[in-house]
Amino acid sequence: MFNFFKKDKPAKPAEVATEPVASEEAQAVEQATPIDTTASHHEQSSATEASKSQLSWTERLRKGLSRSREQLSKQLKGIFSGGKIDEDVYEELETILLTSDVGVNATVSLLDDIRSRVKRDALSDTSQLKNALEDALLDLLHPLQQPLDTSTHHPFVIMMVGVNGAGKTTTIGKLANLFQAQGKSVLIAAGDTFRAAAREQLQAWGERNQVHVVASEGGDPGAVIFDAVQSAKSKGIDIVLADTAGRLPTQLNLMEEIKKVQRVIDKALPSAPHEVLLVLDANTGQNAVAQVQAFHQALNVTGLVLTKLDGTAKGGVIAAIAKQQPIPIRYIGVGEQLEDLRPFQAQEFVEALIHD
Ligand SMILES: Nc1nc2c(ncn2[C@@H]2O[C@H](COP(=O)(O)OP(=O)(O)OP(=O)(O)O)[C@@H](O)[C@H]2O)c(=O)[nH]1
Ligand SMILES: [Mg+2]
Repeated sequence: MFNFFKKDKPAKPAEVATEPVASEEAQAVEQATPIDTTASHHEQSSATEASKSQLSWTERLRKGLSRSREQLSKQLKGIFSGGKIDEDVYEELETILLTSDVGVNATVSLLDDIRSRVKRDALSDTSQLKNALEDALLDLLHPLQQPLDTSTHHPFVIMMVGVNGAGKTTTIGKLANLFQAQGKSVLIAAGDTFRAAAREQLQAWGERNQVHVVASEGGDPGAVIFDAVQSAKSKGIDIVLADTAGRLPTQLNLMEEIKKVQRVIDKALPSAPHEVLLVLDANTGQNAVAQVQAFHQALNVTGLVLTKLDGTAKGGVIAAIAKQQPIPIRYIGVGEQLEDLRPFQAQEFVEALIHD
């Protein structure tokens, strides 16, 4: 298990909201008293994590999506078992998609697509509808498959954002692991300065995995990340992963604060952050779409990470995102272990979602 990121009870949004919004960027930069933690040992490295879990990615993905698949395919079996394609069948399909968190807009669009496939290919039996649904889903999701290319800038700065508990800090650990496996050097900025525990978790994890963590006791998140970017520039680091505190889009002062953090990063390195990654908990279902819209409006989100697809039957929300706010899904998370995060691939996702 990924225990380094287990934490004490997260700060409630309301508590966080009472913090005053920090003042000017310049002042913020001065406030930082960074503590650099470079790993000195690496017992219990990620190799141990890997040896615990021998499942291939495809197996992990299938296992992770099992509840969503059950939700969908069990019901679909009923209507794809043969018979005439009539209005009742479409109606049933509509209900199944809606109850699988696909959302109204995406459901309407998928049904339109399926109807035109039925017409075009002269399909007559419901057993032929499964392929039509699979192809329609694939067409909807494929545009979201745009892997993150970190080679465009050096250092490449990634800012993680999202609501409380979505999986930002955990995803940073997984991403650091993924990038290191690709031979890239990584530096983490502990930009969640609200909770001491958040910083300590990252520092402990950084030590174990030989990842440099820039942190500050208290202080301003923008200042910590500013310092981390400067440090990455001088050390020739490839990728900076900047953590931030969780916040709700309705907490306007905190949304202003994160916009300021973004501006401070741009001061450290013009054009940075190069990627604003919004982390979404798949369990939130349709609310994830609202989160994408709100964070995108504030920060111009460039990529999404959909976490906790394991343990939820709401994996269909990916279709709602594709229809309503089609921002690339860079990665998906299907568990708490380091290996449980991979780039999003539409084909394997659709197969794991609807193939028995
Ligand atoms: N099952 C499962 N759990 C996950 C996944 N990703 C994260 N978690 C768990 O979700 C919980 C919250 O994760 P964090 O990474 O701390 O979330 P956060 O967004 O950093 O939270 P705040 O900093 O409080 O806003 C932790 O217990 C993680 O282990 C996932 O893909 N699957
Ligand atoms: Mg966190």
